[in-house]
Amino acid sequence: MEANWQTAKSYEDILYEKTSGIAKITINRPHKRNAFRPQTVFEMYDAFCDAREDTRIGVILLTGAGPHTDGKYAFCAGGDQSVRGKAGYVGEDGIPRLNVLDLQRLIRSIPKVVIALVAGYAIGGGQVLHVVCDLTIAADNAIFGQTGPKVGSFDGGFGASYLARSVGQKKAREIWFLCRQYSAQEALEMGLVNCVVPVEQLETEGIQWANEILQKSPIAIRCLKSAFNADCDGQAGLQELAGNATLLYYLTEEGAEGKKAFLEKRSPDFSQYPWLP
Ligand code: S0N
Repeated sequence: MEANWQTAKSYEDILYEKTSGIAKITINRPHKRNAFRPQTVFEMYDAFCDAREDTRIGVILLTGAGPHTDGKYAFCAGGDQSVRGKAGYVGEDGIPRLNVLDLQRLIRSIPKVVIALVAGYAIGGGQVLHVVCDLTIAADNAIFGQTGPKVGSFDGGFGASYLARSVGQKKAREIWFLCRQYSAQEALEMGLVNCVVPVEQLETEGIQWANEILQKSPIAIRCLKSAFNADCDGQAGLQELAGNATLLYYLTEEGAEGKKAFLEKRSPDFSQYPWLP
């Protein structure tokens, strides 16, 4: 299945394209195994916001450019260690940041389906990025792992707790404490990814999954996503779920009656709406 990708906006560190119903965000720093610097994250955040606001888009694919000139693939090798300062990753403005945490929250809360397409390395903060996506399709050459305790960092947020929800406490602790690398097949067996396909078929498979999802009810999908999130996102998860309840209420005549009455300067008449059991 060939997609007719159109550039949606030009950036320095990422590619941002759209085709019917689908947006694709590609981290484009293959010389760094697609490690992210603050600018990369700002650009991804901006593209995700655009996809969120575009009512034609239902599915977002997140992937990494490659292979690099040495033939190796990478989804993302985490934070760019060459710009890591004393208090985070330092951008051109000289300010240290961990802005990938904002991006993780956006990926989880965006009311559309985010699918990670992982070829090659998904390491460190790159592994966390795919973990927070709704679905992960791995190429047969994908390699997953954490390096934090080796390189002097750790992600104790979604990178630890949500990982443990996905693969279980024992496996999550193994991943972080030993910093081993895991093959696509091992990732599948531990429930870290949804499926494994030959690397040449990665995008085709992603588009097929996206198109299947696009046949489904947008409101059902958004409510399901927020329901899955609510299970582990505390008050923020409940806010998302409740926001959808409000959206649905706005769509009812009963909800509209309250607003109409206010604007018409009369008392609302809810008498025709039943108190359902
Ligand atoms: C990915 C690996 C395993 C690939 O190995 P391979 O194929 O042997 O390639 P290399 O020769 O190592 O790399 C090729 C070129 O790419 C550069 N490069 C690779 N990864 C990075 C990187 N992360 N940063 C900067 N450059 C990178 C190499 O330097 C090389 O370039 P040249 O040829 O010019 O030397 C292997 O590369 C690897 O292990 N990479 C490092 C993985 C890693 O440790 N990542 C960082 C882990 N930490 C985070 O991601 C932190 C995330 C974060 O922001 C965060 C979030 C929440 C809370 C806390 C944090 C936090 O800061 O910890």
